[in-house]
Amino acid sequence: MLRFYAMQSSGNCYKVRLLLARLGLPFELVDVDLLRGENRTPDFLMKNPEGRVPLLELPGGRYLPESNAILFYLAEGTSLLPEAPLERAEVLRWMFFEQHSHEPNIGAARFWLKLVRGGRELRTHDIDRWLEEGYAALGVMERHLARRRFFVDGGLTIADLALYAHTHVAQEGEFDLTGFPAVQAWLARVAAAPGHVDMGWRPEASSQLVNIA
Ligand SMILES: N[C@@H](CCC(=O)N[C@@H](CS)C(=O)NCC(=O)O)C(=O)O
Repeated sequence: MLRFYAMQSSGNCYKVRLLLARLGLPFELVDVDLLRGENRTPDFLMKNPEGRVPLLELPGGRYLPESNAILFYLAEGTSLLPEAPLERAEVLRWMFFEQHSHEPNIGAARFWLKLVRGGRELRTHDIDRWLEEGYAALGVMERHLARRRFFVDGGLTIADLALYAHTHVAQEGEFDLTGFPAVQAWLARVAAAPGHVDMGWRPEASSQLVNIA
């Protein structure tokens, strides 16, 4: 069975749970508490030298980190990852955008302003930049989605799941989506697709990292 190391409140981890649920793939969830440093133990660093979640353990013992690499691997052969080279490249285009322009601003603002106690004081000098660059990323999404139902023509793909994860909780990073009606309509379309689960969803099989030898 797949084993998935994650933190429940992380948008990067939610992307992967969302895909696993949507595909109906059974997996064991292992909670890693970043705030207690469980991702920096020698044992965890053996699994992922970056010391980060999400991390997927495959049957046979290989490990795959990086949320979008995990999405790309798991979605192969499904309608969520088109076969045509140009459409595959467009999926990657939006997943690179997500990692370069979107998550480092919208995800970071939510992490420090909502999830870390005292985070606002610790990162005072970053907040204006996160807001400016995060709103710029939302503007790119708004212009693209004004004429489309999903990021890549043809239907829902993993590019939508990657971008949905942090966008649907952007208000927790103090972003106001009122001026982005196409983004809001797209969020509703993604959430209405069959197999959608919310961020709180967990599989039946789950454990805490410290219980794993
Ligand atoms: N680009 C990576 C980012 C992973 C990442 O930043 N994970 C955070 C949680 S969302 C983490 O593990 N942070 C702990 C640390 O960096 O020490 C991905 O998309 O998976």
